[in-house]
Amino acid sequence: MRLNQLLGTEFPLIQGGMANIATGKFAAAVSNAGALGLIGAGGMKADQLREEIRICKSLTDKPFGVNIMLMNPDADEMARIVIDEQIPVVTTGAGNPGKYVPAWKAAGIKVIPVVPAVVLAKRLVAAGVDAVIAEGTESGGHVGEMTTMALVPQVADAVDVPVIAAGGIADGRGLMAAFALGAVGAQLGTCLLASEECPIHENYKAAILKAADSDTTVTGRIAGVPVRILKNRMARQYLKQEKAGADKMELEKYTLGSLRRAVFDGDVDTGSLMAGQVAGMVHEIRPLRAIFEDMMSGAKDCLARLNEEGV
Ligand code: TUI
Repeated sequence: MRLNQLLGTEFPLIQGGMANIATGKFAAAVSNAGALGLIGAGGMKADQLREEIRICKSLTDKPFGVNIMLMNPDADEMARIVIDEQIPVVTTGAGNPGKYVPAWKAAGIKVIPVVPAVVLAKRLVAAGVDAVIAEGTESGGHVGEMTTMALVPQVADAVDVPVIAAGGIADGRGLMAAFALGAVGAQLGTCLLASEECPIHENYKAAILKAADSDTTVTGRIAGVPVRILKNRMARQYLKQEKAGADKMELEKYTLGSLRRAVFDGDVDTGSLMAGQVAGMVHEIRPLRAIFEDMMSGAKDCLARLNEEGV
């Protein structure tokens, strides 16, 4: 099924969960611009999620969703809130949402988990999810091991529900590549950080624009919480301590609140500036609508070029 039909959107594009960044206002802006906006509940408490849902509903008549980050201590309560609030689409990240799927499906919610590997995709499809997001390690934030290039076709072969590609997609070429790999659409994060509507601190946006291809790294591999961020003082110190065998408590000194420091205070030295490997191809701040339109027309141009040139 085409992703637009499944989601009720104009474009086959969904926004990533982006904890602490994707507020109700931002999700509404994404939905109003033609993609599927999501409230990123990752850094929220349950009450905050209710409030952001209320704000989002007041700002858009278009469908929007909620992303539940399963490591959030309030995840159980949030799983009930999305049912109470009749949210049409729920995506999940950073864990296995299997225990919530029956109740969400019974409530008529479209359930679309992020999967980092085929095994979880198969298990969740058997549990009844509507689609899966195959997210490669090119992504910003919490990442798996597989690359988008290797993961998407293997998930597409393994399941009979629509697959959405994520990780490493920031223009029309990337979107067309995702289609070529068997996806029906793409989830976007990094390229939306550089939108006019994105509520992150301007220093964070400037750091994305300045980044080159190799300017991200992954912290927390040893602690079991791999998170891709832009290289900065915080990342360097973290990786040094990690290599030296620092324990979890010591490492948490660096990470505690570090995403909030980046997003709200614009602290680009000690904050976690979560970003994907495509940060190096994001060069200007634009309105969301322009980002989506250019991505769609870029994909069509890419297909025309491939048809002309042959393979
Ligand atoms: O969730 C994300 N990206 C995120 S969450 C986040 S908030 C955060 N902040 C600090 C530390 C950690 C997280 C920032 N970025 N992407 C989706 C994603 N899900 N990537 C990988 C996974 C994943 C990993 C393991 C999904 C399922 C999974 O399953 C393990 C299992 O239990 O089978």
